Amino acid sequence: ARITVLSGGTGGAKFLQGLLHGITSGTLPGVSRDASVTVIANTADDIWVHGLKVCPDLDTVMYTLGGGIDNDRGWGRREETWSVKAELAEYGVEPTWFGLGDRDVATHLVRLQMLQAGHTLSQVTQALCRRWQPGVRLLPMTDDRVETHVEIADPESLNGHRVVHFQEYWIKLGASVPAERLVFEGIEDSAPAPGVVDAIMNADLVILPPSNPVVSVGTIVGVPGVREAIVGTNASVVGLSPIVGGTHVRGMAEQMLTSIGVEVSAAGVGLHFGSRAQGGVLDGWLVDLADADQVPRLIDAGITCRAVPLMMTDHAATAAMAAAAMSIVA
Ligand code: GDP
Ligand code: FO1
Ligand code: CA
Repeated sequence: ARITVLSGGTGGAKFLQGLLHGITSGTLPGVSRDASVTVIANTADDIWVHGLKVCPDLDTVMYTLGGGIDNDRGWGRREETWSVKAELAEYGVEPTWFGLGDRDVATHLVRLQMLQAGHTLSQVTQALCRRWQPGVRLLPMTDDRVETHVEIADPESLNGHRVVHFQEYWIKLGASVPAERLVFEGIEDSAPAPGVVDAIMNADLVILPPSNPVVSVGTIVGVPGVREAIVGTNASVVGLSPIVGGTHVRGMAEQMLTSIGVEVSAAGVGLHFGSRAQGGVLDGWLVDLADADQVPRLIDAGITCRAVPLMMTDHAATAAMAAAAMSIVA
């Protein structure tokens, strides 16, 4: 079986760990142990910082599946040190709020060197994965520059607003102020990276994991050509709600959904993605047991839906979620 997963960072990476666990343990219905997984990762979180190109979601998936992730933070490298960050702060060089780890710097230097030599982000990612061996084919959603920026209120500025990079909104501001408007800079002019459309069209199954529906999955689907591929593929398309009991499990999905006027609920997100039969991207949608009362709303919209335990507490629990997702679109 060929499985394609559209992923952000921590949520998508955790789901992928469970999916791979399910494949190797042979517990997924109709999925053989030699099933292949292609990950299409969000790159709109990417940021140029201190002259380096940082790709949080690509690196989080790569480090998590490659065994290099720091499990407490959920991002960056384990056994990390912060000397470069401290020295930059001593120079008073901004952004001092960005967590630039010494080990992580090596990844960014390899990426920068290859980009400056004319390689694409896809080629950089392939090269980095030769070291990490994540056990999946990891593709950026696009090789073009796309960045999520957030407009927030700012009483000091002339028009009362200012725009910050998503990373500043999340890391420096802690998503503590309303996101008045989201700007996905460059997305209209971006093209799917090599292999992305093919990975969707030739999949047996496409999964939208519990990732941020707006700034992780939404941005991947927003790359021109990707939505059309999802609508057109012969694969079944199934998603898992990142909203449980009316809010996100962690992160800032609630703020992001609110800023685009989508109801912060398991059904709200599923209906936002929409039924493939009606021009949306979903055949099936899993919600947590806590949101079982919302199942009829999805079914009425033409989306197969079931309520199952949806907390990724360990690899076996996550594998069971993957199995449930497969069973509702089998
Ligand atoms: P990020 O790029 O690091 O923000 O990670 P993702 O976008 O891939 O995933 C973040 C989303 O995963 C958040 O909206 C969380 O609500 C969701 N999430 C995290 N853990 C769980 C979990 O155990 N179960 C479910 N259903 N969602 C989760
Ligand atoms: N997340 C933080 O909360 N604080 C940080 O200082 C931070 C630094 C960082 C550096 C490299 C990287 O790959 C990820 C990093 N993240 C950090 C996570 C990043 O903000 C992700 O985009 C979030 O998970 C939200 O998507
Ligand atoms: Ca992210």
